[in-house]
Amino acid sequence: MARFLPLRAGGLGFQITAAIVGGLFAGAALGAAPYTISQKDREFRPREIIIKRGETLRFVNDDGELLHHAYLSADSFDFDTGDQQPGSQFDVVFSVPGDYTVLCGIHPKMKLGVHVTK
Ligand SMILES: [Cu+2]
Repeated sequence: MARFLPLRAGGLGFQITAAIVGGLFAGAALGAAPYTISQKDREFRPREIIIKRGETLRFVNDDGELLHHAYLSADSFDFDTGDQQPGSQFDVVFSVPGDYTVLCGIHPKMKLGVHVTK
């Protein structure tokens, strides 16, 4: 049993180190790590999210064959991912505080509430 302990500890240490290094790299380059918004079965998942100003949402098309097209059109902030192929992703930095509803240009019932705090 004792022989396994150093191996397990070493493995865990590597994972922690990798997470820290990855976090630092992302922090230096892009700000905080993005929150993933999955688009699957004609829904955004999650349907609501609270983030801080300057944080990033990563829109991922997790549907096997469907296109998605997330967009937001508000007075203070807007974006448009364009048509997203299955498997593709698109990052959006929310730089303006507010309450927003993101829609899909292809599936009118898809809605995502984004609440951006200061
Ligand atoms: Cu869609």
